[in-house]
Amino acid sequence: SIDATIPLRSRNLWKKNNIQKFEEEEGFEKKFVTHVETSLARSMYNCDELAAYEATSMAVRDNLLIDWSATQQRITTRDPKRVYYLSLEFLMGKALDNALINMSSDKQEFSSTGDNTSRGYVKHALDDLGFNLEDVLQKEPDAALGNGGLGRLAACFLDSMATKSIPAWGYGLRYEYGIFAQKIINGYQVETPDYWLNFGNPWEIERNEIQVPITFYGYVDRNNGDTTTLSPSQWVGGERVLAVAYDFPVPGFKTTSVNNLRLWRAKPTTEFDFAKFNNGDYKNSVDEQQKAESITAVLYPNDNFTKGKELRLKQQYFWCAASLSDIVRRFKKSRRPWREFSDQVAIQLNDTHPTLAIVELQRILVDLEKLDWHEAWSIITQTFAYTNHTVMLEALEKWPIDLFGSLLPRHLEIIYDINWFFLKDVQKKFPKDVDLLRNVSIIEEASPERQVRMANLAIVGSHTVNGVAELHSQLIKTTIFRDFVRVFGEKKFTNVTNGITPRRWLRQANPELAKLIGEAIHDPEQNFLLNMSKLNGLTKMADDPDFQTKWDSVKESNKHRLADLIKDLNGGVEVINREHIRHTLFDIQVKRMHEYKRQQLNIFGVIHRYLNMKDMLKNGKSIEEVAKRYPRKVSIFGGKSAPGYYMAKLVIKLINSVADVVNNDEELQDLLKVFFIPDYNVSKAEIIIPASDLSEHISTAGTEASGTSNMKFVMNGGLIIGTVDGANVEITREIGEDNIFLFGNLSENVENLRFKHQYNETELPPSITRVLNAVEKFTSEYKNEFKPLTDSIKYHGDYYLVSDDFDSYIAAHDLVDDLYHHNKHEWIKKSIISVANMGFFSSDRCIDEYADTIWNVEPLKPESS
Ligand code: T68
Repeated sequence: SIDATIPLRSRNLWKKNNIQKFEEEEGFEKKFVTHVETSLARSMYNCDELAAYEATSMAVRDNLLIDWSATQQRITTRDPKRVYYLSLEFLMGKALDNALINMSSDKQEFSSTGDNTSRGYVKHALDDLGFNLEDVLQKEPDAALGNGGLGRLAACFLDSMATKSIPAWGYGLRYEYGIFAQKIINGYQVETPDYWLNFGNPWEIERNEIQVPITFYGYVDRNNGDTTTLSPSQWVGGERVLAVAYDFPVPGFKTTSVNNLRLWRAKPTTEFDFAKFNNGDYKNSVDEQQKAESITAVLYPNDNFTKGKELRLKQQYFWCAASLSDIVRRFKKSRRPWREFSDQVAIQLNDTHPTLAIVELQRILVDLEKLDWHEAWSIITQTFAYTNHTVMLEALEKWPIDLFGSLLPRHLEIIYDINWFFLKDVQKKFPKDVDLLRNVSIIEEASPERQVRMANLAIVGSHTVNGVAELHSQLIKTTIFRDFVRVFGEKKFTNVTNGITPRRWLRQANPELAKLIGEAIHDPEQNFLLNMSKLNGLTKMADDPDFQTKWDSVKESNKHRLADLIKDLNGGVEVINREHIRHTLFDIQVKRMHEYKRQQLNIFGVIHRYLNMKDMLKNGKSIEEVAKRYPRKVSIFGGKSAPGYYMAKLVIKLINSVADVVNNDEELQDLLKVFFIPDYNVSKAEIIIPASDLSEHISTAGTEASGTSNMKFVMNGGLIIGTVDGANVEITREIGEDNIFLFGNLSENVENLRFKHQYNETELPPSITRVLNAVEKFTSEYKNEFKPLTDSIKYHGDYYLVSDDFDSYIAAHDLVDDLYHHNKHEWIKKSIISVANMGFFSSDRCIDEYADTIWNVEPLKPESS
């Protein structure tokens, strides 16, 4: 036992001084004041909202760390198999509100605020101390260490793993700058840096005792050609930097399990270049060292796209090497033989970004631990599993050989050897199939340069490869990874449909709905948040007029919350007519800006609607008649474009230009409004999503691997319009096809349609031609500003099939209008039935599937729960 290492007298002293968690108001208040006075060196006379946020966070953190420590000690003592989730992105959002909701307390009675989580009494205490919790929460900057769905998925998984008491760690990078903040200036996206650590970060523990030296460049020493040793090759590094660990507690919901997220920061070593120093170049030798910090300076802002930049490869290796050294060190503490490694360790690769971990572990085992190559490789392939998030070719990572070999010379050799053994096996199984060999090879032999294909490496080094929704998992087997299915068989390729955490995306984002649901299904403690199949109980209320009214009132209140935000973002000027808000259709598309996600289709639909309304008026119809045909509607957009993505940026400008014209058209009398929400992020999503009546998930079929905001919207009582793509398919299966507005071509026809466009065999439908011709009316800057957008459809093959899906998109919207306008009861019924059937999309279900079918790990629950 670990106790035996400490003398009894000391042990007793530690135990006597065991710190206690606070469990109610008074205890919190004491901690709060202590932190204001001692940690912050302030007093009640100069405690502003920021200080209140910091003191609250530190008080809550104290509680979490007590549970964290107990959780980690339990794991060390019991030594179960652990999961390591490697992700370059963790899009965590704010921590305090979530911690207050998740933080367990033995005394969780209802406080006078009506809130049965710790959040209830903390709110009350802050009130008494002169602060408003909501305002205090606003002081926290988002931890925006991710681009979009992939990064947010990692954050949801951490929440579910902690909630399920799975012994799991996340490993990532502590970027100094997260995803840029988006400003809209004159309708254009402008990127500004997100220096989120400006006021320090109470949620991180800097672990200066954990510093891992990381090597780059250098050369391979061949041991003077002595091939009698098992590993004649050793990497002799050129440059060295240190990886410093920063730990973030990840609390589970209604449990004392607190997991760890470890993020690495790069810092210079204290060694410096004596050669330079001796040459009198002291300053340069220090400067060189300072460059180390640039490795973790900034998150790459591309979503579903990669470019082979050296700094990105450096980030990847730095992170993989530091994480593996940590994992291996922890494994070695248990003094087990290497062959037990995969009984103790499961490593999940979130996309190909961490694929170097495979190569690094092989290097550690062969070069440093002197294991036989094949023994080492069999450990690897029982340890790693890889999640793919896209079939789009421009997103598949490849590294030019020269760049790779100069930064990581020994790793390139190891990759060649992995490839050699792999291809030898393939050749044995499929003699003379040169095409197959070329396709599955980890090295692409194409001109102008050879490249390392990271997806191929990830597949070869993993025991399981999964897609993130059923359609996507099918598509990877039949398209990009088709040849690997021949080589490894079907069983290696599997599906785990994505999910979202209902704690953040229902309880935290939509407290009123969570409360209403809890009351309706006789679960006021909201245990359904841990077992979402309980939502089924809502089904029998779906027709109840009283319940429908309550349901709609929650929606209305959430719409006001969003209208407040929009007013705020619009410089205090109201955009949405409040008087009619209950019957104003909130139509929302928020996600990264990307051609494949087709925000252009949405805005073309808005233009179509606007033109129709204007035509009615021109043809002598009254505004009342227009209002009869078209329900009041506000079209809301939000999302960041990659800074270098010209077309996506142009769509942002078009949306804002259309908004300018439509919102200022007095003839329409507020029947149609358009708004682009700048700087879409996790905390804005928490306000936006609960307010939607309808949201748009309209990617070209076969392009969106899963989507996860679709799940968030439906779980919050919004209906969706969407293509037969990604998780829309399973959402339809779960909630029923009567409760979703599907449209558009199916993925199996996409190739054919693209082919036809290429050979000009398609004529655009008149509906879209009318819209495309009208687009320039919205130009505000210069003539032909939007021509690239319209030309891509008219003349450049319409790769995303906007024209092919346009009419069916409009027809689906006609159904939406009709139902919302003339049969609101039916609408609300669909909303309730949908929520009742969304249990499947809890990320708890995903984590169960990963744990059972991929990781083979079990929960390690705290004794008390
Ligand atoms: C998303 N991918 C998928 N990628 O697009 C989405 N890419 O369908 C899916 O639901 C989600 O992953 C979760 O599985 C991304 O978000 C990226 O952000 C990304 C980042 C770097 C490089 C490439």
